Amino acid sequence: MNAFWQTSRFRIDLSRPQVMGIVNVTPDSFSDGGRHAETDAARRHCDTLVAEGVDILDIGGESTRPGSATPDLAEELRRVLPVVQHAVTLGVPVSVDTSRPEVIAAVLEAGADIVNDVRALQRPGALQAAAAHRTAGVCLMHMLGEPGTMQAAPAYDDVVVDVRRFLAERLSAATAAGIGAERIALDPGVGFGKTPLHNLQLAARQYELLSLGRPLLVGWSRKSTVGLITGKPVDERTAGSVAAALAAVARGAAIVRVHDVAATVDALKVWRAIADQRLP
Ligand code: 7PJ
Repeated sequence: MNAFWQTSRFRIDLSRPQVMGIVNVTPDSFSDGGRHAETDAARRHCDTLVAEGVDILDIGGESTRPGSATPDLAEELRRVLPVVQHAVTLGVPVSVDTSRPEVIAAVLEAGADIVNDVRALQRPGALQAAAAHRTAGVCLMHMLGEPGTMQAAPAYDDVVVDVRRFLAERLSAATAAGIGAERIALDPGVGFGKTPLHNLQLAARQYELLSLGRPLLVGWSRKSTVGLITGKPVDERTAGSVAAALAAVARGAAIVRVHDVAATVDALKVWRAIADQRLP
């Protein structure tokens, strides 16, 4: 596998695990409770995450928590664009969590580096909007169904085989549309149309997804399966989320998407010093 991920401005080195920090610009996002609803607060959160050592900022204006409502296009742009315009000045790659082709085009025009799409660029025009940029990175994530209904009764023949087949198909579609493979990361989509047991199977057998030949991005941060295992509410899931991030990295994940950047950065420093038997 290539030890890098090509994005608009940065060729991201994947020889060490990368921490993607979550910046929600959604009034109803389940874990931030609307604290970053205001543009200024979201911009300050970007600054904080950079100071904490984040490798990639991931800015999202559409809450995809189970059962959430989607903002219209104008509202999503109003949330995301001013934060992206600030984030691109901070010296780290900027990812935008979106599925809309119009938002993809607008944020790439504003200088964003990565399109992170929980719908794997399946919306009409989304593949083309990403392909229109020569080097922008994309993350293609697996989701079964849509956020409003995905947790109703998710069922698979074999969740790992089914997710792998989907990601292989989207990888082919993206490269066929002109998005070079070096620009693509893949994500099993923890919690997106999966039972807690499905999530655990995907983690335990994550190595089966590595054979797709592209870097894996994985997000366990504060998700309900962590809450179920630990018995903790969403604001007390840092330790459980860090453990899940380390487990993902130990099984080959290249990028972990997290809320708790400082804790995850420290944990990965220690994990890596042991793995390499070398001090930083
Ligand atoms: C993910 C995401 C994830 C990627 C969200 C939340 C829900 N993008 N966007 N992977 N989750 N690539 O943060 O809990 O797991 S939104």
